[in-house]
Amino acid sequence: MVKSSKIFVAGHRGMVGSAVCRALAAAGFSNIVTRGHSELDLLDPAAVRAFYEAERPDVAVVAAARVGGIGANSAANSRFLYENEMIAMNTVWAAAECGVGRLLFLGSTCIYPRMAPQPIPECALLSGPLEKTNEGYALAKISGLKLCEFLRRERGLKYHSLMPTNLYGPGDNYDIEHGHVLPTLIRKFDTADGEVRLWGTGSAVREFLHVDDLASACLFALGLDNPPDLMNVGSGEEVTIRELAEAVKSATGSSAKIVWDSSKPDGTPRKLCDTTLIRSLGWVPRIGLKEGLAMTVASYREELSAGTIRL
Ligand code: GFB
Repeated sequence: MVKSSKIFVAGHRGMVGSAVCRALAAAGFSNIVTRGHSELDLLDPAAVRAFYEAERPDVAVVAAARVGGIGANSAANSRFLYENEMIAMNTVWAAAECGVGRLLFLGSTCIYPRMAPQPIPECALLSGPLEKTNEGYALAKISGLKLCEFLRRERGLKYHSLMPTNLYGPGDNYDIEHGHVLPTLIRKFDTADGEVRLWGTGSAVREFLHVDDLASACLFALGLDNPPDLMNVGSGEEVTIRELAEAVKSATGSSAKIVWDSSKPDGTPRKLCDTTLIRSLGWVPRIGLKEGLAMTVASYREELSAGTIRL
């Protein structure tokens, strides 16, 4: 990938896509192509094919997806499966058919079995049953990364995938019912009236990676001449949800009492990914959770006052 490469970033308005665009611009890539929902429906195969035929990018980064936390996924596995499957098949297949030489496909570590060995190595893929709360999303992302792998093997296209752990940062979705845990906790503590009701038991363990670190991993992977088909991306820093809640309470300056609603699911007990592979090639994360949380509370408040927050 050279500075003049024409790079399509699918999902550029989302937390991941916008971070990738920021990182590309900062690295001097100025030929970036983007399309909003109203300009290009990624669920429509013909529209996606027409886009690639017209634009002929050199590189595509597939950061577009229907995403959400455990509440959103477990309530709509069918929609998460259908929409993410269509986005994956359309953006990857049409790219191959239209001569896009390189493509980076993004998913998440929920593609791995619920009880995968911890830390989870890439080879754990398809080695056991998936976590039920986000099975639809996981199946779609597995399909997408497999399509990339098959196209690389059959057509010599440099299509490869990154699977990040739980992400957070600027541009996240702060919807209380559908957001991921970290932004949801920020919102809950920031709007608390004495008490904050959190889901599950608080005993689940999650690893968190700031989205700007993921963006740096994307540029790192795109800079490799012969990237592995699949690489995990994580910070190696994990906390229980209970510990996260205390950290968010402190970062927001809240004095609210925490109440746990054990009628809500904990989801996967633990999801720490093994990042030996990407680190062995030279990538390292730079933003720790304490620093990242402070940055994210600040960006949350900026988005709130600017009216740009996604709720
Ligand atoms: O980020 P999250 O919603 O999803 O984290 P997953 C869920 C964990 O946080 C569970 C606890 O253990 C919840 O019980 N939790 C506590 C809460 N309070 C809350 C709350 O108010 N809101 C939320 N959302 N959680 C996601 C997948 O799994 O991981 C996605 O569903 C994606 O598809 C993402 O893969 C990376 O970490 O369980």
